[in-house]
Amino acid sequence: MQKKWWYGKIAYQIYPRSFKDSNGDGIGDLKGIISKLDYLKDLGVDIIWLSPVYVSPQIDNGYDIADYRSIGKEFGSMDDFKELLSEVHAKDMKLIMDLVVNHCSSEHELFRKALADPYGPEGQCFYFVKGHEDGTPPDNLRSYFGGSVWEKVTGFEDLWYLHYFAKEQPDLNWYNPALRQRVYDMMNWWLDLGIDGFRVDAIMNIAKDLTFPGLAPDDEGDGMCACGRMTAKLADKAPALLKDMRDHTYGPRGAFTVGEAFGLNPEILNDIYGKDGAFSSVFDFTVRELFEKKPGYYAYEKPSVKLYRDGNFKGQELAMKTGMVSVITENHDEPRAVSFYLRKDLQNAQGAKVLATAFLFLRGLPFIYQGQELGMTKTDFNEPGEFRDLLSFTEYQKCLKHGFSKKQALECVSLHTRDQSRTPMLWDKSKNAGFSDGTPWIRLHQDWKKLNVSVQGEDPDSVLNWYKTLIRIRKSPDLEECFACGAFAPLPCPDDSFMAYRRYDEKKEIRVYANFSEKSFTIKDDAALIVSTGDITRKDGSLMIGPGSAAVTGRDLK
Ligand code: TEU
Ligand code: CA
Repeated sequence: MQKKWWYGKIAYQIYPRSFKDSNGDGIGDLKGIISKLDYLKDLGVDIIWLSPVYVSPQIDNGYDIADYRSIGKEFGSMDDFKELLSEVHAKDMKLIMDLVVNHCSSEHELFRKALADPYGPEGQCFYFVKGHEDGTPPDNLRSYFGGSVWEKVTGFEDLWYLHYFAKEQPDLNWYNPALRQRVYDMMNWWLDLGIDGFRVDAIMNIAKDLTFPGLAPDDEGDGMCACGRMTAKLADKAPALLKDMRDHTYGPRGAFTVGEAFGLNPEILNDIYGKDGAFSSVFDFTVRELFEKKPGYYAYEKPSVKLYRDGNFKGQELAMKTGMVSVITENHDEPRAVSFYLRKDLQNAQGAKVLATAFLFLRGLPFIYQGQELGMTKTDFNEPGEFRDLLSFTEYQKCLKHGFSKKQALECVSLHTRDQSRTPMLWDKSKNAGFSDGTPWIRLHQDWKKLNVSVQGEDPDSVLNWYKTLIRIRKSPDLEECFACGAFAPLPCPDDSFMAYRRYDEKKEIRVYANFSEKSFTIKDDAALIVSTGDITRKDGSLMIGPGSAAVTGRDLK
């Protein structure tokens, strides 16, 4: 295997809006991030992914970009950005930016011009399509955020434009070479500034069937079908477009890319992130995709350790045949994992430590999401008015439509909402957990006095210090090679709430055990104990792993 620079590294996602506010307007910003770089360095972070900080009306918290080459006022200025980039590099870390090019904002100049003249050259950069004679839109796809993917164009009879996300996020037409060139120029502009690569947003959605045939309705009962199914169906049309992008931008420059690529199938994995793949890596979303098979939060599967384990194992085994995935447990679209997957008794620091152990030694590049390293649990949303994400509101209505009471709807949305991960980062015991002197744009976690960085920093047994320990182990000189490049294989699991796997190369074998159940298990393993948490005892070549405990063992192979 050819070792790339990023193998063996640790990545960290910053959601700028919620990380650190430097000027008291309640919104996190670039200066705030700069002030916390030492924290990230000390944690062991090598690569930072910045969620969007561009000019945007913030309909979808910056995933609706109105100007790709400027920093949004709420986040700071281009000078702040340059300072951030040079500080990151000075600390020997890398910075990757969020590339959101399946769609832009409806306030982008290009779309405004397109709206005024849909048949002109700007109009060709989007999808303007005539509807059916009976007044219905071109097809029956449902957008990710609810309702039709089509929006009527005012002033033009029968004409609709396509948006897979909100109506304020019109999809860009990747079949137009002029549009592609615009995107490539923009990407090269950022690469010229010195950034180290991109996280590529929602990218599989760029594949379209230009006849817009629609799909048979799914189970939601509105006659529509989730547009994600069309994306999955058209997946094999994406690689050609993606490789064209690569060849004109990051490819020749050797920059790192990680695709947010939902809807992959085994046949195209190699083209997406194999040896000649379009991206360096993709996020492993095997677990998430299980949920999104259903048409709404109200119908989602009940989360469990089994789901987390089986999904990750499946993803790891597929990746073994292809390349290197980026593993995640949380991100800005995911709930807080400790409360989501674990039983009630483990929705605490101990549960977070066991989960961290199960997660951080998987094969691939681990992305830690801000606050995950604190073992942040679910924030209590006490009323629908405390939600901020546009999707939370749609899903709340869907719950009611499907017969949930208001209380049940609130509970269901609270469990799955993307707002869970977006509440402010918890820094210290001061006002608003040190996130902001003003009023935070979204409510604070109820346990902020206990979970914050400063309190945990002083406690040697804290989740934060556990993350540091595990990261140090992952990078320790004698284990680094095996963790970075070694193979993955599942180990037999004696219980649905038990997760065990091994990592190995010619020289080493490492075994990871995480017991999320209420029972103890005795495993035959006489290798040296590398690290453990909870109730672990050794006896006669065996390892007893108590409830809510984890252990990692290692041996040299001759
Ligand atoms: O998400 C893409 C995506 O398809 C899902 O994560 C989606 O938001 C969710 O499953 C809804 O069910 C990316 C970003 O991560 C997300 O924050 C943005 O809202 C979205 O793209 C649009 O840019
Ligand atoms: Ca601010």
